[in-house]
Amino acid sequence: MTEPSTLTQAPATAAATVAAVNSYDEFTRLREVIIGTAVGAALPSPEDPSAWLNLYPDLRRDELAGAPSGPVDARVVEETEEDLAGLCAALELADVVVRRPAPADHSVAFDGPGWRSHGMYSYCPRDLTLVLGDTLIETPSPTRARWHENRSLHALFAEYHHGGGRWLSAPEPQLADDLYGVDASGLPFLAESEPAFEAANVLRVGRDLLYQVSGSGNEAGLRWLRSTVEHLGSFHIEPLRGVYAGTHIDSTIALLRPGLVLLNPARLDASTAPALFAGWDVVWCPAPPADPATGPFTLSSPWLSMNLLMIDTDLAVVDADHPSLLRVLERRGITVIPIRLRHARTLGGGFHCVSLDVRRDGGLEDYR
Ligand code: ABU
Repeated sequence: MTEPSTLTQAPATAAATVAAVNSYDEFTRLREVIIGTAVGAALPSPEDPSAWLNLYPDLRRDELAGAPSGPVDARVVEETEEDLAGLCAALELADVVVRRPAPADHSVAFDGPGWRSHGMYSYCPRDLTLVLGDTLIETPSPTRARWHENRSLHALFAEYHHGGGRWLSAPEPQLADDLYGVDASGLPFLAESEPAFEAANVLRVGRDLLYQVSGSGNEAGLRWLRSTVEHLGSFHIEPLRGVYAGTHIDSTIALLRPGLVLLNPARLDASTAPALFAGWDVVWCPAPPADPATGPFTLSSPWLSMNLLMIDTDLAVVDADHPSLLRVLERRGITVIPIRLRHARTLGGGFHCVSLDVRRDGGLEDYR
């Protein structure tokens, strides 16, 4: 299905003329992708310790006063849908099949074990599902509001499964209060009482996987992932510790093509870059632009502008508001498709976050 501006589900019978699920990396030719939606988005209360940890990890408790909760402002949703429609159209023009989540109202409340929340959004399909080769792995988010989020993708996942893809889910997390701590400086941290991590803590480089330990992914989650991927192929997981305590890995590292990586100079240097990149060429990301439209309660750091989506090893969707990055990439022989995502920081998702690549051409390669 290739309608960019509507939310539809393809019939379950539309599967299986090609491998339904095949994605081992972040840069080989993209064939099929799920693009999120801001429709139905809502923000959890900052009183919720999991929302504090994963939405505002840089703020202390007394700095949370005035943080928004409930349905996201209609203008933000509307403008984001316009921008996502432009992204879908650009991907389709590049011959990528685009799919969308089913509609969902995330402001509806639900009960977990000993806590109550409402949902968040279907904006970032990258966050909660790790595609590893032919397998979809639903990951145990530490954010209570995201407990049911993937339901809006299940019709698609059922179709991919029907077409031959494998479909796994991590143990359902309990998300009890003891999973959330506050450190000596007054900032929240993720404890180790159960496996909790988001798929966006992981980058895929063929056989190698990078796992960032942070507020959205703990050591127990790393252990669970290790114990699971050994059944799926000969994968090797390299942990990143002490690099970025906030959330996801994809505002720190962007894979451009085999042997070429974009790194965040505020979080990494030549001595702390993952060993995997020892023989690679590094592009240090230019400083991100100041964003006059964002206030204190954005869901992401300014480095979200390096959160790009590779369509092929020489073609990328990149933040149009980061011209110095566009130029750097072009000098490396990458054709850029500049697109604006006006509320990316407000909603906590750039082009990598709002996309989940289901099919790429690459296989289980060794890119070391
Ligand atoms: N979802 C990506 C957010 C990462 C960051 O805040 O830098």
